[in-house]
Amino acid sequence: MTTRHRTALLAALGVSGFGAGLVLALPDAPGTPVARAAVAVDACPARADAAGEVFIEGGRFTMGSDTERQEERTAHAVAVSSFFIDRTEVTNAAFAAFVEATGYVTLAERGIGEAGRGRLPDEFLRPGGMVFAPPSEPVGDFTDVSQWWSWVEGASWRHPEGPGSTIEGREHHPVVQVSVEDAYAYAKWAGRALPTEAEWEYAARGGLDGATYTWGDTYDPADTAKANTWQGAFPTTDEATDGAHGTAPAGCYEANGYGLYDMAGNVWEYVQNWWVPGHPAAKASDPLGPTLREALPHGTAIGPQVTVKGGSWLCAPVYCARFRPSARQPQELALGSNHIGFRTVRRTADAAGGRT
Ligand SMILES: [Ca+2]
Repeated sequence: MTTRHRTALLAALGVSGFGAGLVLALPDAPGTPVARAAVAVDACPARADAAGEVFIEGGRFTMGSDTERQEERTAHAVAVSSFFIDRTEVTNAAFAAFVEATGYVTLAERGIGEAGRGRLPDEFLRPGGMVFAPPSEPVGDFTDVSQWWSWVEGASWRHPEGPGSTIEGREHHPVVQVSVEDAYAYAKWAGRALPTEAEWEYAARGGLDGATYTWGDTYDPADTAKANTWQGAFPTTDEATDGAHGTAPAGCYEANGYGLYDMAGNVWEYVQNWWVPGHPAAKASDPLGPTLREALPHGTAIGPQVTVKGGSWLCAPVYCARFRPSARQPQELALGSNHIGFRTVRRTADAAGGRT
């Protein structure tokens, strides 16, 4: 695919969910040495304590941030009812069980089809997904994400980087190349739901109300045990001193205060909220976020967007840097990519409050 085609697609989409994070600083020079031991990610797949769900007792917390990105404002007090949440991101193995039981075919496997006709170049209507492809040369213009994102025909959850790639050996990695409707379908099958942004953020904070990160207020690039992120010059050189280039098996990095893994990094996670930049005047108890009508003006050529949380393996300190609980980003409904997955929740009967 040509750069022109990539640019056309990404322009049509508004490049919203594909790493359009503002650059915090100039990237390190390629090859900048980073002297620290790699995390033994290969030694931790399918850790015994990473399965199942965690009960999150309801409470109040400060959602959003007044000191980080504009879209995270305004910080405000929110009450969340009790719920259960997956300890890890949904894995390829779990998603495979869903597909085997139901015969479900994901949107990436079906293709956008008529839903995008007239709004996207025809080649992008066929089955496929967005795949990160690092450029060979350092990037000077971080606003042109087509330099590292490509539409790859045939990319799907079974083939995250396109035809020829496989999830064999990655059964315990988070499933990727799923759209939000795929995530909803999985959750419904499992008798569960997608978290609201408030639930997700409350859980991600792990009891550290108001902290910048899931582990506290300080970010130390040398401490690569906290999350699967990107080390080195983005997008050319991932030194992977955290032990993983690309996704890591779910549950390899330190859990937060609630025993939840990968609430920062690894893959972005869908929440059920429609996307608007910033927190509107929110209901203070179990907020559901903006309405579809409110989200429509903030959509792209192919419609409104949903919110993703947590950052991914592509977030570097110098780019994106959204491995924080208040960080958020929009994502198109109709597209998957190889850095977005999800986890699910289960609401207790007395805490459902009309949510579904
Ligand atoms: Ca990494």
